[in-house]
Amino acid sequence: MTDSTVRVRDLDESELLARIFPLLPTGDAVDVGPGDDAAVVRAPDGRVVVSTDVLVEDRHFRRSWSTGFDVGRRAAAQNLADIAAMGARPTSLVVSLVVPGDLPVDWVTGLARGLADAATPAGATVVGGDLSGGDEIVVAVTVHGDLDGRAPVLRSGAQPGDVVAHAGVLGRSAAGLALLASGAASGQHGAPGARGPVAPFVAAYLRPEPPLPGGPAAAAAGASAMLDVSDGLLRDAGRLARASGVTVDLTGGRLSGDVSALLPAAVELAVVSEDVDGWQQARRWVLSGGEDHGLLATFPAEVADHGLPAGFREIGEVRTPVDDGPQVLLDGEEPDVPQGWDHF
Ligand code: TPP
Repeated sequence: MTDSTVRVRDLDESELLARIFPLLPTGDAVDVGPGDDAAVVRAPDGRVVVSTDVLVEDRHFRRSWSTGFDVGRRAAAQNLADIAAMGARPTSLVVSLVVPGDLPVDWVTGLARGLADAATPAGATVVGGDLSGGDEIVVAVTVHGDLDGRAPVLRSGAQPGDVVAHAGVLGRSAAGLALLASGAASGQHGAPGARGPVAPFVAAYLRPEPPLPGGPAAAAAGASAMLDVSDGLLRDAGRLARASGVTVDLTGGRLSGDVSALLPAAVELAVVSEDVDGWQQARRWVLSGGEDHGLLATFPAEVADHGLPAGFREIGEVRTPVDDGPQVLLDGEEPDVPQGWDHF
């Protein structure tokens, strides 16, 4: 029997783990890896940055759209992005998995390969986790990172006069999700299987690529605040503004290239839904689409004058807040589009 015909319920836990462990990345920073009651990892900096994020079937992914590899890659990538957003370097992941018994074992080993595919280039290992049965797939990841002696970059440090900058892509994942959900990308399964003009957008949704080296680079350059854009540019810029007690004013003209890049996706969406105004749709994806996991950071003007770190480009500026005024502006005005993703 191959792993696509063997189901999770055909194996006991140790047999399933024996198929997963060899696929996971290992490394020097681990004294005790997976297999014992707990892992022992080194913390060269003496402090550990830690974060956790969960992926729930039909909330964050659909089995009909994504392979196990896609989900593993995405679960690792979005956790690694949280570490980068603190200005840190990811070191290790702990992965807990809830899977239905009738899931092919192939799906689970695909997930392990996807975790490794995202974690290995980032220099991170997988040091343990947990397995349980359940009605739907849940992937819960805890990630650790190292600051390499630098101060963490918080959301709360932005000052009026700072430059607002972004690294990574904007709106591509939301465009891919809309194409899959509308049927414009129907029949597409898994990032490598994506075909035609929708392919790059579907791939961006299934396998986000956060600009991880940008996190430590921004910290080293003197970023005053940073977060990763998971729920949409406007919503996450609002979080940074609120935490810092400032107003973030985004410059529409600096985002027009991002909007143009999404026009092919808007055209494909228009084929299946009548009401789509291409530019407006693409603009909404850029401003409100989540899950690209790019880095939104602020830099003191004197830092920006010497050149932003690689991958970052200016998209706005930080202003003194006006009493009771909005925390996020677009060209000095209250934005005219929804803020972004809300979980509930
Ligand atoms: N429907 C499906 C099937 N997949 C999706 N990814 C979405 C809808 C859209 N979506 C789900 S969660 C989310 C978005 C845009 C926001 C990101 O949330 P999360 O991954 O929990 O990031 P956090 O805010 O916790 O960093």
